[in-house]
Amino acid sequence: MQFNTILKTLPLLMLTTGLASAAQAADVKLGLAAALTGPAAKYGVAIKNGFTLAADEVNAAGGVNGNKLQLLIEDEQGKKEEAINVFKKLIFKDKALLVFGPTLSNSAFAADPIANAAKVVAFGTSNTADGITAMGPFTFRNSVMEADVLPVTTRAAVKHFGIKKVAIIYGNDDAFTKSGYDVFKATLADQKIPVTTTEAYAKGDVDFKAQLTKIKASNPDAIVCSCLTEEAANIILQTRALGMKQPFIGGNGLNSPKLFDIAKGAGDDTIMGSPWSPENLTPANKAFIAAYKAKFGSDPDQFAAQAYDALHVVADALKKVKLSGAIDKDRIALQQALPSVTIEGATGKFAFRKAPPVTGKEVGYDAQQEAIVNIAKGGKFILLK
Ligand code: 1QQ
Repeated sequence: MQFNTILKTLPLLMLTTGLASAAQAADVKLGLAAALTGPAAKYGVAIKNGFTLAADEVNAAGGVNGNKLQLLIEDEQGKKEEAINVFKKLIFKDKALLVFGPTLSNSAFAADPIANAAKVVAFGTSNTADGITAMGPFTFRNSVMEADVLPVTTRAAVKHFGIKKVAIIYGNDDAFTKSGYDVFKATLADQKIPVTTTEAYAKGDVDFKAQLTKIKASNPDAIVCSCLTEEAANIILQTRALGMKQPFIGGNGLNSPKLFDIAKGAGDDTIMGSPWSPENLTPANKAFIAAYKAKFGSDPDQFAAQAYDALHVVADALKKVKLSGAIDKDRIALQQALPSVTIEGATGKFAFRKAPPVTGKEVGYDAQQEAIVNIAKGGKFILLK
């Protein structure tokens, strides 16, 4: 071939190879089912932001093996029925490779069986109830279960305030608040802290005076609250209105700025366990906090951090997967690549561990991560030292 001809065909060659690689680089569709409206939206919107930030970062760096990540985001409203609908849409209609979410454990117990039956990974970033990963080998979570968080939190709170006895209040019709209650009950027995009274409420309750009056009469040193953030905030406010000064102890459901939007300074001295703290100044967390602030103009919370980390965990797993384009095969390949992923994320060092065995069943994967104990001061959580 003459030099001249080469020169003439070069642009064409470049164009065709360019086109070829553009055709190979497909989008990887990742579903996200989050509570973007309703009482759990404060968690869900933070989760959506965490995912968006991480996906934008991965894509800006060229994607995974040349493929861009495309988030398909659906609002499950914090409701079981909607979580089921959204999971079905993402799995069967949109053909997502994996589904993140849903936001609440309560919804995960309804939706995850669909993902397990379809052999699609359901990856929870905020589900902390016991038994979530017993649903099947396709259920993964990077949220640290209450069973790991509450014993550490309770021990620290008892020491900090010199607590001798506590009262408990919890929601008895939500999987997370009920599971947190079971863990608190066992933990208090284990740590030999007597319970003066146990009071329950139902989803949607806004008036807790009847329960709080009984708690007041039982004269505890602190109040254990296995609650979602909005209920917890109202409970705290109403406790102070009754002239009670006891500190509160809770799980990671309390770790939302919404607690202080509602309870303001009345939330001070609340002790809460979580895998994430803004005061953890590792390079990964500092970079996450700065990028989040720059993108959204507000401070991130635990739920944004866990979502952000989850996307990076999946991106790392995807690096090891050779996508074939056959969705069923690729979904299973991703499930098989996930368990060995470890990262140093916004929430610190992260690894999976196989869920506790259940006779006759295959189980999924829990988070292997340390809990940090925080105390509320001046309308935000800081590390309890
Ligand atoms: C659960 C939780 C909530 C606090 C999620 C936001 O941990 O439902 O499991």
